[in-house]
Amino acid sequence: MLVSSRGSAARRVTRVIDLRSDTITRPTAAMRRVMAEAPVGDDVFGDDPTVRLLEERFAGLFGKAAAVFVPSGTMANQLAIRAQTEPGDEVITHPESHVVHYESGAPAALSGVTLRYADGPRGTFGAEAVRALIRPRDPHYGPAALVTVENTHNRGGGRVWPVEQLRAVREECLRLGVRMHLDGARIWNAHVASGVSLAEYGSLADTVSACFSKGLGAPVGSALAGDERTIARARRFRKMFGGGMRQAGVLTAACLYALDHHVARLGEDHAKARALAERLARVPGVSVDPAEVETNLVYFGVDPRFGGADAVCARLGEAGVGALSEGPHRIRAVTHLDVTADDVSRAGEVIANVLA
Ligand code: TLP
Repeated sequence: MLVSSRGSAARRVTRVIDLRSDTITRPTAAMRRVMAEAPVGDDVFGDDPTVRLLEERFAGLFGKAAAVFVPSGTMANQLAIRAQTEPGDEVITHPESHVVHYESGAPAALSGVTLRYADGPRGTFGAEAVRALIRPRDPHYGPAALVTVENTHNRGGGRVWPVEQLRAVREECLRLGVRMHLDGARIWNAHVASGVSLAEYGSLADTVSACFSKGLGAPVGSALAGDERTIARARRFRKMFGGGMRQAGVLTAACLYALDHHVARLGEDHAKARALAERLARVPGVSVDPAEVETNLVYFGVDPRFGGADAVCARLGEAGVGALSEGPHRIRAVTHLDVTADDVSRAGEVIANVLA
């Protein structure tokens, strides 16, 4: 069954090219084997050796002292916020960020914080945008405690933050005494596309989260890295939020496998995405700039004469291509491990035909 947009089912087609998200990837046979064979224990008691291995490796990759394994990218972001703020604090983030759009209002519900927006092109912002939001120490104001950045930026079209811009924001945060969290759900894609090391990205934030369940193809799991004290706090809130898991080594085994085998290949997904954007740029009524497709996310606009993104996604679903409606006239297609270059080129033709 293909779901053409969140929650609405389309009719069955023989072969679906599912480009709704890289989260749809299924564990490979080799990944399932390592999962089956993983040594495990009760991780809430700290007994699971495969979880510990993943946490140590993840922390090391980003040059951090500690890390905690969590069920989802959403929980990683929310633990980062909860562990580095107090109720009444302000969190500065981009208005198009995942924490604003897709985390169910969690910053208010779980941490009691207010979000303030630093705006800028395609999910990025500059140090001056942060500076402008900082208010004097005065009892009238909730203090700004945390800045979050998202790299790659999802609604920014898979945008990779220019590293010097990230560094400028980091320096501003250090100067202001404000903590910084990097939502690196797709940091692996940013790393492969930019050549900037994971350690360098790690040095540009106090906490870093990343997902194994997207382009890396693991079935479940994300992690959050930072200093010992922050991660100890995050671990406590993970338990409070119901995210303590028992024999989670079966999951982290898949994540370890993904780190070994599925990072370097992300460049293939980026090439497929660029090729799709180039094909779509030739379809009348579609707006997309292939030069802006840096990683595996392709956002494209559809002319209002096609009846809106929901309607177009429903028609694409019926024709065998899964894509997500991301706004009245905006659609997202994502390349990943489970679609070949041929699949993606076929999807481009299907989209062209549906919109003909
Ligand atoms: N994003 C999902 C949807 O929620 C939109 C997707 O298909 O792209 N940060 C970023 C930048 C993300 O894109 C996502 C997932 C998350 C965090 C949350 O990860 P999960 O889904 O594991 O909670």
